[in-house]
Amino acid sequence: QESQVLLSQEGAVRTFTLNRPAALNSFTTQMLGELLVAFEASAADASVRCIVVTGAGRGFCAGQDLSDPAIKPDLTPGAAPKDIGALLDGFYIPLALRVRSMPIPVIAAVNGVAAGAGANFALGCDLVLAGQSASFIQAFSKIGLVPDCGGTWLLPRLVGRAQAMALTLLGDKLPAEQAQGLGMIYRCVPDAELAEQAQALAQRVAAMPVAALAATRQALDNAMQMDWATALAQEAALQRQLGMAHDYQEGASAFLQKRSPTFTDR
Ligand code: T3D
Repeated sequence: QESQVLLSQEGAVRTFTLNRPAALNSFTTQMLGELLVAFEASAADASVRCIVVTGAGRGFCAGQDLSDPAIKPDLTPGAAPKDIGALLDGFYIPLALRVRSMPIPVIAAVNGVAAGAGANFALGCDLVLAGQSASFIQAFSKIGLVPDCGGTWLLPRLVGRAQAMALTLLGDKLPAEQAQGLGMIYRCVPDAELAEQAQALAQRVAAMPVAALAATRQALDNAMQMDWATALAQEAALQRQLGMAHDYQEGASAFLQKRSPTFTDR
């Protein structure tokens, strides 16, 4: 069986390439399973300090493969409707949770259209770069579903309720440049520079104290539902923990000794 997620590594940066270009890399259970294994293996592998996720061909990911027999409507009269919630429980929820709990940063390099769960999988990553010809589509409403893969949580936080409502109700295609303008993604770059810029950004991040970066993600996400005093207490608890770790000793000493630091915590 051909792999639907290609893995490659350059230094401490591992790249996952979604690889079903003829179907715009739409998610099959095989691909989702391979992605979960790839995240798990990278989390456990100290040689990996940053992940880049991108797509093969002209698309990033067109969301759930709608031709999957597990969810494809059976139009035979009297046929029982399919339980598509099972796919969320079995694959999309574990995947979204895993991305947000990775011990290292995850960068999405969105090379083309990102639709449905493909869009929200990308938006759940820590930094989102997109090529100028890429676009984001909350395609769910067009087929009678609600946004999943974290879309209902992510979008209002990223772009505010008014834009989140318009994007999710109307399902219009949002070009990458506009996505950057709305604050939905980190940056839109020329198509020809996307792979190179994503790799450079990932190499830069991989050389940083990634354990502190993962703690920063956790702190920001948690703070969304905290009051001021609780958020301050959370910062103190994380700072206490990080202050005792190797990377802080190394970072602060390197600064004082006017040399480059070598971070190793993970
Ligand atoms: O289990 C559940 O269902 C719950 C989970 C839901 C999560 C979701 O993601 S729901 C949303 C699913 N995604 C969509 O509804 C998007 C469907 N795709 C499109 O609307 C369009 O393909 C795009 C706007 C993304 C791109 O349009 P375009 O014109 O650039 O390309 P195309 O010609 O439509 O697609 C190229 C090929 O990919 C085509 O195959 P063909 O005709 O060349 O053999 C098309 O059928 C295939 N493809 C694209 N998206 C999907 C797909 N095949 C299966 N599933 C897809 N989602």
